[in-house]
Amino acid sequence: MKKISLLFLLLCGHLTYAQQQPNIIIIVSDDHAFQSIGAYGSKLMKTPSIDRIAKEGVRFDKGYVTNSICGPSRAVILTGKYSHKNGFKDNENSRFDGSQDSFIKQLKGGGYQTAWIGKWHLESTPQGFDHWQVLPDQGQYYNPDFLMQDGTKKRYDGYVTNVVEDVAEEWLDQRDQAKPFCLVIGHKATHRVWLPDTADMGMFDQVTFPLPHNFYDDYKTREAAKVQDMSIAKTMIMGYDLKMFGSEAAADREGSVKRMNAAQRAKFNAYYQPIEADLKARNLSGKALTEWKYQHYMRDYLSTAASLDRNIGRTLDYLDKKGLTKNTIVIYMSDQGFYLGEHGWFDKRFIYEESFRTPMVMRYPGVIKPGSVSKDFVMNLDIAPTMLDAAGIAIPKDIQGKSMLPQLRDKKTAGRKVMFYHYYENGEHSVSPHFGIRNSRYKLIRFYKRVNSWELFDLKKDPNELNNLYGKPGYEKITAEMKKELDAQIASYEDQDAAAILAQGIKPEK
Ligand code: SGN
Ligand code: CA
Repeated sequence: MKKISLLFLLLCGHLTYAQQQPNIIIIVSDDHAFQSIGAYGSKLMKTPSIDRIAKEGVRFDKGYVTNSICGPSRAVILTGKYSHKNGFKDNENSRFDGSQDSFIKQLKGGGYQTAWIGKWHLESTPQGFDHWQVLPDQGQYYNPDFLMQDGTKKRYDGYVTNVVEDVAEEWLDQRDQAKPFCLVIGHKATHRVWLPDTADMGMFDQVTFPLPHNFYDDYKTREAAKVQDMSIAKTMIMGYDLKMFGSEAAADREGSVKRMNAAQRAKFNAYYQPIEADLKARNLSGKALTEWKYQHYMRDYLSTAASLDRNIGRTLDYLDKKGLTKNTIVIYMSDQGFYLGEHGWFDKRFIYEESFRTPMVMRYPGVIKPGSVSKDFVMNLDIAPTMLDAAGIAIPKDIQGKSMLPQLRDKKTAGRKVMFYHYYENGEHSVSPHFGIRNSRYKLIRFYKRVNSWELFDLKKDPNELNNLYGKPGYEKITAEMKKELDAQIASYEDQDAAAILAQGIKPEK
């Protein structure tokens, strides 16, 4: 008798749980720096919508990625596995094998309706979704094309961030309301070339942004930093990046300006042409020109982010209006971090904090206490298992991430103590491939291919990672401990490439 009632109770519990499977919305932006988000203490601009998610849920202060670049990060989010397992190691040579498992497929199998709308950037078309409609490659800022599920291409009028949100809401409107849903909204913003909505152009013209204190970093002690090609001074292109086109848009490599209609083009010209005329009149060079570039970069970047935040707000308003807020998980994150002039850089790729770390906030009513702040190490690797956990679906054994829910429910559950990172691309921006680990105090990095070197940082004494301690007297013990930990991480994640590189050692220079 006892047994039967227990079974009955369990069954009822299960049914209630199943009925309560939450809806899921994951908003993934591109290259959005936490340094520009109010919830993270930024004074650069206001981001009320992202801040709202944090206020009503949790702000992850230690959210990181396993490989700081676009396609690889999305592949990690989808699979919950490192790049060497999911096969998508870099943007230049990889093509996502969509036949492999993903949390989306698992959710679909568990009764969810699933969709991915917006930036995708995984070369192959999405597989295992009920619905998808994605930007080809990097997508375009103005009047963007979309790849449609039936194999056609469709051009939409308008600014990409608004359009992606419109399409996402259209899909939500027509979904089967009897089932829970999981929707990924992929934004192009705030990717290079940081082209704002015409409505937002000029919103920061009255502001002079403070230069990061390490803007004029000399890269002393850091070989890979010396050979990178992602500096505002040298790499950032006046025409292409900063829209100072001289004559007409010859340098508009992405074709964004060429795609504008007459009204958009008129507004674009009305904003950028006087800036260009003023720049010409000033005839700047050297540091003055670099600092002008920085100010103009920040204005374009933050104006582009303004539209992103506004459209995240539209998603939240939609949920409110439709009575969905209570039963919907909302995650906002970027595919990685980004440099806003720190070390003199834009772009990402490095295991250094600004690019390794990503903004990540999550609202889960009834589970996450509003206003929570998480100091645990969490990674994009953890999104897949967390979503499956929330949906009550078993997490496949080969997933390498961990559900974040135990830590969020019960502050006593310990998170990971060390994070492993591996970046592979060896092309644009000349960032040397590298792998490494970070714990609460130290970071150990092994660069290979473009440069062959080790770096060690004490993040407590040197949070900006300027002073490479590797090989310095007094750090032998911590270096040995960190190397041992690196070996252990490589073994546990089964990263054979990294193991082989360590086995070779660094050959002395002739
Ligand atoms: C493009 C950009 C790069 C950027 C990569 C990767 N060049 O190639 O500056 O680092 O994307 O970005 S551009 O001339 O095409 O703008 S990612 O977000 O896709 O990883
Ligand atoms: Ca990116």
